[in-house]
Amino acid sequence: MLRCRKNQAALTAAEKSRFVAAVLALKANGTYDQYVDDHRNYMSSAHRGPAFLPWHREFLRRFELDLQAINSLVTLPYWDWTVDNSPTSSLWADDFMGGNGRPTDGHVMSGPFAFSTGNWTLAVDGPALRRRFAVSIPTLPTPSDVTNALATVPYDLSPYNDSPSLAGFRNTVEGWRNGPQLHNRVHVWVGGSMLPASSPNDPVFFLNHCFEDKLWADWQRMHPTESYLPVSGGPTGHNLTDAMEPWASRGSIVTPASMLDHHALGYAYDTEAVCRPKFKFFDDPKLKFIDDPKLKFFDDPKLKAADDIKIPAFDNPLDPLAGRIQPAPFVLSTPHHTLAWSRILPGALESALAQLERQLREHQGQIQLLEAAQARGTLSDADKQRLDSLRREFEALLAEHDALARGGAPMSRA
Ligand code: CU1
Ligand code: CU1
Repeated sequence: MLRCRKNQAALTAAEKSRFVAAVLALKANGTYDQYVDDHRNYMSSAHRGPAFLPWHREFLRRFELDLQAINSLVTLPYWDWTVDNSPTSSLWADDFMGGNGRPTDGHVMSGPFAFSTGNWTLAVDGPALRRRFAVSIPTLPTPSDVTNALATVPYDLSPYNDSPSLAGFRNTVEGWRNGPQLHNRVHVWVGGSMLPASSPNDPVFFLNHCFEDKLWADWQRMHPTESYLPVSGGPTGHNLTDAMEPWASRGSIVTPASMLDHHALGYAYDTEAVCRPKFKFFDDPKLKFIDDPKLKFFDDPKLKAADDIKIPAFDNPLDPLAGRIQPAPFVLSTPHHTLAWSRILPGALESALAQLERQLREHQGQIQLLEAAQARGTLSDADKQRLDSLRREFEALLAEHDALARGGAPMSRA
């Protein structure tokens, strides 16, 4: 199942608090600091070469899966720093990343990652999270920086390093070309804890890299005939089928080749068609009849091709064609048609989402218990079947939740 990563500026308050809570939970159980260590200890596997993008794709995906094990509804948000480019952007509010560091020592004093909360003590280069917005460099990259990068081919060029004159896509996005630009410039602009190799200490690290990951996906779509380079002849760990560290040493073979298709890894970005709402909702006064018990839904084969679109219709006894189904002048589609009801009953969308979230939490809890039993080797055959069916139900509920959440925005009038 494909999950959609959203622009952080489009997150609801609930989505922000879910993300923050899951990050804090990973910090509390020690997992978060392993990401900081892996990033510090494998700098040359991950940077200044072609594997910059695939290495961080794997790093982020593992992080996202760990967050989802805490709360299945979380996906990684990305920060489009060409738009949200000010120290007062909502990104830096106290309900999300928290703000700039104080002038004296750069310590972040507010929000969930302030040292004073007791929840965010840095194990290395700490103990307090530090930021110094716009001190080392005054501005973030611009929309034309991104446009130019996306137009750049090929993927990379010999000698596959960090030379300021190397004009491939990877070196441009990483930011060494006439640098610091793009990715590097963002680290420098945030400053403080984002500068050293321990930069994942600042959770905004993941939002920055998620945007570079999106740019790579965008670039791949724009240049379908361009491929990852090099196949060979690059630094160790950076060739197409080289096993990347630290995962290789831990028995897991991850290569740049295995990172090329982000959909195969289980996610997409909110700007992709696959993540956009898949129905039209016509704002029609006749919708008030939608709770008529005689209402029926049927498939229109013409629309069926486009998507799972249903036409609501109802039997009208006053109609000359009484007894025959009359299509109503609107179409919609959503799992179980929950959205249709949500339009006429105030708060129904929120309560439908809340109900699904409750069910998802229950399923996740039961799945985790059964998985623990499986890990101990004490899972009965009946429980094994129960686990399989719980997982299937969980996927279906999650798909319904995500579709409903996507369709939550008002649609255009017919
Ligand atoms: Cu990195
Ligand atoms: Cu980075």
